[in-house]
Amino acid sequence: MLKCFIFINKRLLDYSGKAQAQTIRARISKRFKSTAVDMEKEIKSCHRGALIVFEGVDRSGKTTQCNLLQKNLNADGGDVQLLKFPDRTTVIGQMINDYLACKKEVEDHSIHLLFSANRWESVPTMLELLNKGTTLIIDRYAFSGVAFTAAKPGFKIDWCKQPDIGLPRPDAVLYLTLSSEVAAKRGGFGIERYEQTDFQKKVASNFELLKDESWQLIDADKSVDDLHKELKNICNKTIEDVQNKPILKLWTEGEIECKTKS
Ligand code: Z5A
Ligand code: MG
Repeated sequence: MLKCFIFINKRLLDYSGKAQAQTIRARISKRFKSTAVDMEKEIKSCHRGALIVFEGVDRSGKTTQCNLLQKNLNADGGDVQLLKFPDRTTVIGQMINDYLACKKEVEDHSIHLLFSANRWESVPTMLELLNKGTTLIIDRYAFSGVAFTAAKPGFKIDWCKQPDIGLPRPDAVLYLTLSSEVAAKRGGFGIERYEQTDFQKKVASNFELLKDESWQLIDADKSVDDLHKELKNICNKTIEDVQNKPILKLWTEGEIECKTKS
């Protein structure tokens, strides 16, 4: 582009009318300026969105914070969408919902695979959004899948991880911690399956085994607003840090192939 500009500029020197040459120069620099703006826009649209997952103990405020982040990051001009697992809106999600609501019994291995299938069915949409620059805030992910099933008798962490291997790997896992005493003050358990103290203790100890370098432990024993401010800063930093990085695969080596836009 620069060479082209110099070439045209040289040719302009050959022009007899000075005023005419100036007009043409002005037109060219206007054209080049708009090209630079277009290029800047194109570079921005090539940035991918971040994949930020919220996990944490029961009643730690995951859903409250995910909703606030989606609202306020978008209000600041961001491009953010919220996903929640289980996604109870799909056919698989409705089966999971009936299981959690204790309306149906499903064999333990089968329900584990259904939770995983419920994530896999979202993957094409997730990748499309990430590649077009949308950041995804996710309320529970594969870590809940493993931590909950592995809390059942006879299940090993390693077996539980298998069906989720290769999912898009989160850029950050924000794990909200809360003591059981403070959690209890936020209201008792509901009527869903798994909402019992002993089971939740086993779940919490399983989460501990899943931590890796992408995890950040966040003390959730603070006001909704203070926690939101802290999380918003982390999300903004993550969005900035990963925009030019490839999307990796969970619990395995390798990148997810980035399909270029047509
Ligand atoms: N599950 C599974 O087995 N396998 C899988 O693969 C997956 C999930 C993905 C349903 O999940 C169940 O599915 C879950 C795991 C299992 N079982 N359990 N237990 P869910 O995500 O639908 O669960 P939930 O009903 O949303 O509960 P939760 O996630 O534990 O709650 P939370 O989202 O962390 O908290 P919250 O709803 O935002 O807030 C709880 C209360 O505290 C509420 O009254 C708030 O107003 C209050 N709150 C929130 N923040 C604060 C602060 N900062 N101060 C004071 N009070 C607060
Ligand atoms: Mg929740």
